[in-house]
Parts: sequence; C-alpha cells; structure tokens
Amino acid sequence: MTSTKDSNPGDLPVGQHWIEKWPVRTAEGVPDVDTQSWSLAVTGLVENPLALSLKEVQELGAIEIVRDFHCVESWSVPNNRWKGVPVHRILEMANPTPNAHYAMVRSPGGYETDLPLDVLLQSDTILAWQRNGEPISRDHGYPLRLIVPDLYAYKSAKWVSEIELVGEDRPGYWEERGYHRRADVWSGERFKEDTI
Ligand SMILES: Nc1nc2c(c(=O)[nH]1)N[C@H]1C(S)=C(S)[C@@H](COP(=O)(O)O)O[C@H]1N2
Ligand SMILES: [Mo]
Repeated sequence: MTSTKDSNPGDLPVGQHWIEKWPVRTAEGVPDVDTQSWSLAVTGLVENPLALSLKEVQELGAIEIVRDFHCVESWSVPNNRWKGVPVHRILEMANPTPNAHYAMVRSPGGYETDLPLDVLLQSDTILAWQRNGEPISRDHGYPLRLIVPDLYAYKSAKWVSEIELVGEDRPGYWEERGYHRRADVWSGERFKEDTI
C-alpha cells in the first residue's frame, strides 16, 4: 500500500496537534544496548538471511529526510531531520522470496509491529540513528529505529533488531490491542474499526 497523500512537512493530519518537546513512549522498557555487538537480523522468507552489524548498516548509504512524526495519541512533532538507511537497501541484499508480502519488525524487549513489504520498500522508510544532526538517544531507539513517516508512530519501532519477512500478516504489539493494522495517518486509521 502507499499512503493516500503525499504529505509535506507542516501539514497537520486531522485529530493531531503540534508539540515542541519530543516525548518518549515505550511499552517494554529500554533495552541494554551494546552498539559494538548490536546486530540487525533479516530472517524468514528471504534468499539470503542477514545479520548486519550497526557499522555495516550505516555503510549502506545514509540519506536524510525531513518529516513530521505523528503518534496515534494525537501529538505530532514537526520537522525532524532523520538520517538513516532506506530499508529497501537492506531488503535488496536479503532478497525476499516471491511469497513474502509482510514483515514483522522486532525489538529485543518483545515489541513488534507488522508492515506490508511494499511500505518497507518505500524510499522514505528508513532505519535511522540520527535526528537533527544528533545521535538518537537510547530512550528514542538508538542505535536503529524505524521511521515510517506517513504511518502512526507505533509502526516506527525503536531498537530494531529483526525484520522477519512473512507471507501472511499477523498483528504486532499495538495492532493486537485494538490499533489499526495499516495506520495511515492521512486516512485517520487509528483503531481497528477505522476502516476506509
Ligand atoms: N520498541 C518499541 N518501539 C516503539 C514503541 C515501543 O513501545 N517500543 N512505541 C511506539 C509508539 S506508540 C510511538 S508513539 C513511538 C514513540 O517514539 P519515541 O518514544 O521516540 O517518541 O515509538 C513507537 N515505537
Ligand atoms: Mo504512539
């Protein structure tokens, strides 16, 4: 799926309000992160399963995107300049098999979120380690957090350690607790029943 809208920074989605200070929202507690031994695994329906170090990920060619960040609780943080690697670069190395249609993106503490493969392949879906020129803090997901700018932020998993390619969609942590499977900000897909 692609988003229903090409958003520009500064566009405020329905039901959202701007805030200045970036809050921390963590369901599972901040994991112990050793950046030396950190690895990102790409598993499941792929020709080449991967285990990449942080350095290997960072050397895949970082880009910067400036996008707003929208939590389903209604706050939006404007104008974040994220630096990271587009997830499609990593998936091209892993080479998903033709029956891979979704992915489960996981953090070590048990948080997970499900995303369609085509969302992960979008050019502005990135694994980020910097915001506004500074390393993202540990609370906010260092060393690698997903940024999917047009979806509510519960899709933007922090401390990403595994991307598992799967054939069938399964609900992640918040998706199991009543939140929308797709979570498109511009269609207001907050809760399971908010179908378009
Ligand atoms: N691992 C993990 N990732 C997560 C969450 C979480 O609890 N654990 N919360 C999600 C939600 S609901 C939001 S709003 C954003 C918040 O990111 P922040 O804490 O950097 O503001 O992270 C998302 N990613
Ligand atoms: Mo959130």
